[in-house]
Amino acid sequence: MKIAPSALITLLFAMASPVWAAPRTVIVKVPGMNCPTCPVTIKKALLKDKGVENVAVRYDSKELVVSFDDERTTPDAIMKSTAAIGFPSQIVNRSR
Ligand SMILES: [Cu+2]
Repeated sequence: MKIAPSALITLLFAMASPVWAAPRTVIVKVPGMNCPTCPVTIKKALLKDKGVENVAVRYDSKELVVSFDDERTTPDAIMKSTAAIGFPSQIVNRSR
């Protein structure tokens, strides 16, 4: 069986991850952010959610970089939270 070095590293990370589980980061695409106050509204709402630690706005690409404690929330919960205030979103990148 051949395993590419990068796959092996990913595997080692996956095995080791419970040791340092939190925090994690996801990039959330929010197509509905169409004026500069949208991200402010979303950021405020997300920061009230349990487990959300930081929200950085990339307005030009309509993305949020959300840091969260993966023992207290999940990327899916973050998506649902933005949708709940009128901004459906997608997770762009689930890795850290
Ligand atoms: Cu707006």
